[in-house]
Amino acid sequence: MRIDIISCVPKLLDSFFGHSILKRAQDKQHVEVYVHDLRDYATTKHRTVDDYAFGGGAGMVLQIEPIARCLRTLQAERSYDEVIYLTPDGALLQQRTVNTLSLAQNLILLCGHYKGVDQRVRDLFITKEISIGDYVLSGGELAAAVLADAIIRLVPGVLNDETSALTDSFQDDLLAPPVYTRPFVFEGHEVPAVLLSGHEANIEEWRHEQSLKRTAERRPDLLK
Ligand code: 6GU
Repeated sequence: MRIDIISCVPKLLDSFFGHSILKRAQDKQHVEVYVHDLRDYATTKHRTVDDYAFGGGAGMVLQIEPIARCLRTLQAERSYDEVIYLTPDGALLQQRTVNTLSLAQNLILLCGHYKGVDQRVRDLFITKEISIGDYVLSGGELAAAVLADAIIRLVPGVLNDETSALTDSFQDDLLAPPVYTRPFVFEGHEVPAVLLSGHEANIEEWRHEQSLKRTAERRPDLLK
């Protein structure tokens, strides 16, 4: 999989993709992530990429020309499954969308900033608009990092234990059960005995019960 991220603050993203699981995924060539500086596609002397909103009002708007130039440069080289715009008025990100996107070959993520992008960018180039929650961030970069992380960890071979994504919270509309590790007793608090029983079926049953209990308590909306 290849992910191209377009941003006017690329430095925000560089360190994120250079570490941990995301670094390993790239080193092992499961994914390639490229961060593009929108300013490299500006046409003006001062490399401006934004301007005042027509009609007035506070806040700058990202202009269509640098974005169009960047997108067309990328799209001339390969075809993309989706061109995703990260925006607080997009569809709320859900695990099922992440699952689908993890099957893509090539994705473009466009990060908004200020008051967002010229509407014509959305009309002409964007195939999917995604929000990561009902709160406002100062830019789409953190949202793009969240989306890319959620996608990349599902690409086959990226996780150490390939089954571990299957037991994630949300993967079957249930929250994940509690987990424990050593020591067996901490200040009098013991690990549930069933987990040490070695009885696979009982352990699975306990975990399922705990998932249901946790979901009912914390996210009854998921049980419907
Ligand atoms: Cl995708 N962008 C911004 N700026 N804020 C957000 C968001 C995206 N998702 C939630 N809040």
